[in-house]
Amino acid sequence: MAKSGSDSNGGGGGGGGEQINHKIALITGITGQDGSYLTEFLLNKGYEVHGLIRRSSNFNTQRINHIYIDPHNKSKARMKLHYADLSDASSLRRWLDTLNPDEVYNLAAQSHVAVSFEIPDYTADVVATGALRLLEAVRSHITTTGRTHVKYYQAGSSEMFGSTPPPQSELTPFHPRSPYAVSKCAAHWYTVNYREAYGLYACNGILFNHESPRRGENFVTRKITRAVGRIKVGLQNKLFLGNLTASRDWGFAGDYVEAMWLMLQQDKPDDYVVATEESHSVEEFLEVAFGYVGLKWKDHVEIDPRYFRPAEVDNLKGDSSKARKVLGWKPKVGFEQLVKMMVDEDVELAKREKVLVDAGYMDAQQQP
Ligand code: NDP
Ligand code: GDR
Repeated sequence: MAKSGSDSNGGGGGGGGEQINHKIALITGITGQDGSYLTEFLLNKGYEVHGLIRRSSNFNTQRINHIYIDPHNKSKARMKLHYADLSDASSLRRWLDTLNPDEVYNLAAQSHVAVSFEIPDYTADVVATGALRLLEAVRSHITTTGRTHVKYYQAGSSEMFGSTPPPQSELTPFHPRSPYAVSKCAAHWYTVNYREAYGLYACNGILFNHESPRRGENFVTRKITRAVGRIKVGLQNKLFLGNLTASRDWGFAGDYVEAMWLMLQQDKPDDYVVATEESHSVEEFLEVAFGYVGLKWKDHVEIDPRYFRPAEVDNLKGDSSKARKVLGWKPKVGFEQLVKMMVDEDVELAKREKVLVDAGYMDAQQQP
């Protein structure tokens, strides 16, 4: 069982180097792309990190295995995992009361936009009502315990802007274009409402797309870089994609988790857009990714209409001047650097797959 949390507001603060503090963070979605980077970031700052994971028939902790230390090793294990689900309010409240976190990061979501058209009801339950369940659990935990310093971060999305033209800032009206985006709007407004109604320290990060070698393989950037690696080593030849004209403001996930943390270190809670302020089309991503390893994307890419969405978001480009001014945040990794980082890692991954295929341990069609 985890030890109880500190009630101090100390530690943290500033965007600079490593420091030791005794804060406790609770992260939903710890097994996702952002959860893994945020956990590394917070452990580095001296936090004790607790992650809520959902039950799965396969292990779902691949992205955090490298930082996992067996909890029996009490002096070393500072990341601990607990079963819960955003669809289960009782589990959320129980872990809040057991762990007494200082900061709660709500990153869990059915986060795939296209999939949200297939499972809209589930998406709304987890993304919208899940956020409400967690906010309510935090509110009632504070009321019962008097731990008024607890802070809450909500993972908002540029998808909320949808068809509203760029540049998009905190003042831009939302026009969501998918069940996912509508649900994120609800979560956004629940967060604002709990701040206004109950004085909760609750922030919305409105984050534009951010990617990394840990990005899920069915998001377009990783789908492309995985294919580049596999085509380069001869494991595949074709890549089937949908709309290539959509533009996104793509940053590096490792940079964006710092902005989440910075939002919770301010005197007052607020909402912030986090973006690189540069936008590139899917086609430009293809150019850089394939070009980097000496391939021509047009020789390999085919359009498959099954990847078109019932409603598309055409153009996202953030105005993150508020985050830059107030939080002192700015991205460190640029577009080309990000694409190359992802391609480099996926070429290495494909080489390892090739060894298994050549040795007869794996079929070229299979994914490890
Ligand atoms: P991922 O899809 O990589 O991770 C989602 C996480 O949520 C996983 O840990 C997943 O668990 C967990 N999860 C899903 N459903 C539930 C549930 N019912 N109960 C508990 N946990 C659940 O997303 P990212 O890391 O990319 O994104 C993090 C958050 O930020 C999400 O809320 C996303 O919508 C939002 N966001 C992401 C952006 C991006 O570009 N990456 C941009 C803007 C917002 P499991 O591992 O078991 O699947
Ligand atoms: P997005 O990311 O919808 O912006 O949501 P995704 O990578 O899925 O799509 C980006 C754009 O690429 C086009 N596209 C394809 N997309 C996918 N997934 N697969 C394809 O084959 C394909 N071909 C073209 C899409 O139509 C779209 O225009 C991501 C998620 O992380 C959300 O959770 C997050 O909130 C937003 O970013 C900001």
